[in-house]
This record gives sequence, C-alpha cells and structure tokens, in this order.
Amino acid sequence: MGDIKAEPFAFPAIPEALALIVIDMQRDFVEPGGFGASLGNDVSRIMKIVPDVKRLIEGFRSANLPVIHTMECHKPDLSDLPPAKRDRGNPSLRIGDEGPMGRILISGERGTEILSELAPIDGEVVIEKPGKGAFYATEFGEVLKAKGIRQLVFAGVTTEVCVQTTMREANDRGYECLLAEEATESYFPEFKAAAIAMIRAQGAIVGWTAHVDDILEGIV
Ligand code: C5J
Repeated sequence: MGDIKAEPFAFPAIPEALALIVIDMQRDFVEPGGFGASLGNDVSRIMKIVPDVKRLIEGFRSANLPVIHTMECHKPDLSDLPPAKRDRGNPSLRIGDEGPMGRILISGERGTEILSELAPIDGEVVIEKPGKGAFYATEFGEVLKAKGIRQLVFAGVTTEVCVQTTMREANDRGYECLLAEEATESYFPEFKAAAIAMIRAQGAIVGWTAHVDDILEGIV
C-alpha cells in the first residue's frame, strides 16, 4: 500500500492507520416508505451506489482493514431527538412515527437496519448516531483512537448531509479524509457535485476524493 490516486493530489495511505467508514446505508434512506421518502425525495437514486459500496467494503475486508458502519437513529423514547429536528419541515411521517417499515429512524426498527447486502459482519463496529455527524453524542472518536485509526475513507449517504458533516468533524479533529466518489450519493445530484468540489478545493481543505477503482487498487 502506498499513495492512492486522488484529487486534488495523491492520498498518502498508511495501512495501519486506515479504515472505511460507511455512513447510514439504511433502509430508511434507500427504500420507499422510509425517512428519505417521507421528506419527498426520490430514493431510487441511492440504490444505484450499492454495488460500489459493496465492492469497497469487500476490498477493505480482503485487505484486513477495519470497516466501521454508522446508523442515524434515535432511542425509542425519543430522549435524544431535539424538537428542532423532529419538527423541521413538513414530512409525511416524522421521526418516531409508525411507517411501513416500523417507527421512522428508531433504533431496532426494520427501516433503521443497514441494507442486507452491506450488513456488518462479526467484529465490525456499528455506531448509532442521533445527529448528522458521527462524532456528536457517540463513541466514534474513542473507537478510532483505540484502534489507532487516523485516516478515514468515506462511503454512504447522503453526500452533503451525514457524509460531509462527518468528514468536516473528522478533518477538524486531525483525521485525513478521503471520499469514494461512486460510493456516495445525494437525493440532489447538484449537491453531490458541489460537496465533492468543496471538499477537495483549496488544496484539500476538508479532504480528498477518489474513484472506487483507484482506492481498491491503492489498498492492496
Ligand atoms: C439525512 C443522512 N440526509 N444520513 N441523513 O438526513 O444524510
């Protein structure tokens, strides 16, 4: 393992410091009847990245590199759900309401599960997060520290919300962050393009972006 071909310049991968972070690949964001759909989004866009996310996960597993998954969800009693989050906008179903896949974005419900094709395997950490960023109100930072992880490759959804928020939080904490371009998606193509552009602008001000093939080539 050495440099990974990336933008705006090569990503200096360090095998013992590198992990894949798969953000929120949950039924609630991908399938009809979930949180994403309740907000009026076309969720079919998100399903298209599943094969690339899967390739990335399998590549990291084959290289014996850690894979960490996150899930955006709340406690059944909603004690970790600020009213400002629940009451925002005019969704057809609010967080905590009963939907076709169980209660929307609630821990343990069917809609909150990670897609079966991308499901964590034994030994992989799953971080349940009540916010958009993975560091807020979770053990994510401690897990990374305990494992000696300092470089994060990101996949998942949505690019400009939970992925970008977590990348920015990580960048401020001193982690080197690389976004896998085909393994992330937004409900809004223009937001994905803008997020990729702003992440790598100004000499990688938030981090790097790279193609899945180049990442897979770089980690063997
Ligand atoms: C959103 C997420 N978009 N996982 N959550 O509300 O990006």
